[in-house]
Amino acid sequence: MSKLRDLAILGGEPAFSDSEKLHVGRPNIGDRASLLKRIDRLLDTRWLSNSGPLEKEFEQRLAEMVGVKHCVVMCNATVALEIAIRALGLTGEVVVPSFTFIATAHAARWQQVTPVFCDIDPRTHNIDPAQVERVLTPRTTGIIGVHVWGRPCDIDGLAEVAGRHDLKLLFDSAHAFGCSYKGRMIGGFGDAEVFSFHATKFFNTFEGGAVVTNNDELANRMRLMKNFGFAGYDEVVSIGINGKMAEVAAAMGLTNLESLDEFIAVNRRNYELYAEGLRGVAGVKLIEYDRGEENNFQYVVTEVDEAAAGLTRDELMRVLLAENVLARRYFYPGCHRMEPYRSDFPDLHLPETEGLAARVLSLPTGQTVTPDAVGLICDIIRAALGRAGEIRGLGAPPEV
Ligand code: T4K
Repeated sequence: MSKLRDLAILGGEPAFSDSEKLHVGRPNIGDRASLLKRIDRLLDTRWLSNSGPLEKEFEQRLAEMVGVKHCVVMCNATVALEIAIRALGLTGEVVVPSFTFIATAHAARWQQVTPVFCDIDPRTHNIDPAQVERVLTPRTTGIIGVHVWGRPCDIDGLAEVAGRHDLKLLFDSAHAFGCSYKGRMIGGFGDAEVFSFHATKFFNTFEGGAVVTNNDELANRMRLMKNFGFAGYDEVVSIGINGKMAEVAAAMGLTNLESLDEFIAVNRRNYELYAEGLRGVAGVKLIEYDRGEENNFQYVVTEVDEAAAGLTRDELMRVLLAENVLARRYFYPGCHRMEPYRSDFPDLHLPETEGLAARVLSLPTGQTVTPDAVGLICDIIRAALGRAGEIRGLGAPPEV
C-alpha cells in the first residue's frame, strides 16, 4: 500500500497494487484450525450432507442465538426465499422493494408470483409501508420486507398493513444476521425471515442461508420441501426440491460463529474510521446505524450528492476503481429497471429508489481491510473531491 501521491485517474500510481486490490464482500474467515478439524471429522465419518450432525448443530445454535423456535438451514438464501414463499402459500402478487438485490424479486417470480415493486423511504433506504399500501390489489397475498444494509425496515408498520389486509409477511433478512429491532433479534418477526450466509456476507458458510420462524407447521413444511418432500426413507408426501446445506458449509458456519463477535468488532472499527475520515467531507454522507440496537456494520454505505461533492457517484467510483478500490453501487439501477421486470413494468417510476440508486456507493470493509487502508480510501475520496474540476475535465469516462 503506497501513500497517496497523485490520483491514479490523473496519472499517478494506484494507491493499492493489483495484489492489494480491495473488494466489497471479501469473505471473513474464522479460525482455520477449528474449521479443518471439523472438516477432518466429517471426512472421517463420511457424512457429507442430508441432515448431518453439523447441520443439526448449526441449526440449533442459530435458533438459540436468534431466539426463535425453528431454524431451517438451506443451500443459499435465494432457495430459502423460494421455499418460504412456497411454504407460505403466496400466489398472485407480493409487494417487494425495488431497492434490493435482484434475488428478492427473482425468488418470487421463480415461484410464479409477481413481484410488485414499491418505493422506499429515502432516509432509511427501506420499504415504506405507506407506499406498500398504494400498490396492493385484490391479487396481493404477501409483503416481503428487506432489512437493507442490516438496518431493520419498519417492521411494525408493515405488520400493521399486513394484518389489516390479511397478508403474509416475510422478511428478506439477508443483510441482518446479528442485528436487532426494538431490542429483539432480527429473525423472529413476521411469518418467517430469511438469512444469507453467502461468501460475501460478513458471516458466511461459503454458500448458505436459513429460514427462521416460530411457526411449527411452516417449519415442518419447509423441512419437507428442502428434502424432496421426503417424510421417511421411502415416503414422499409432497413436492419438494433440494435445498439442503452441505456438511462442509455447516462446518464453516459453526467455525465462523466462534468468530462472530470479532467480525462485528472489525466491521464496527472500520465503520468508525470511515466516519472519522469522511467527517466534514461535503457531499459524501455515510449511512448511520441506530446505536441502541445490535448492528453487524457489514456495509459501509455512502450517499454521494453531486451538487455538494462536485462529482457524481459514478465519477467518484471510477476514481476509486483506478486506485484498485472496488467500491460497488448496490443496488443500481433498482430491480424494476432490470429484466424481466423492466419489460413487465415499462412505465413504472419509483423516484426515491431511482434517486438513491444513483447516489449510493458501498466501500470495502471486513477482515481484509486494515485501518490504514480505510485511512487511505478516505484520503482518496477527499483528494478526488478537491480535484473534482480536473476529474470532470477528463471528459465522459467509459461505462463501468
Ligand atoms: N437478498 C438480499 C437482500 C441479498 O443481498 C442477497 C445476496 C440475497 C437475497 C441472496 O442471497 P444468496 O442466495 O446469495 O445467499 C453479491 C452476492 O453474490 C450476493 O450473495 C449478495 N446478496 C449481493 C449483495 O452481493 P455480487 O454480484 O455483488 O457478487 P460478486 O461476485 O460481484 O462479488 C462481490 C465481491 O466480493 C467481488 O468484488 C469479489 C468478492 N468476492 C466474492 C466471492 C464470492 C471474494 O473476494 N471472494 C468470494 O468468494 O453479489
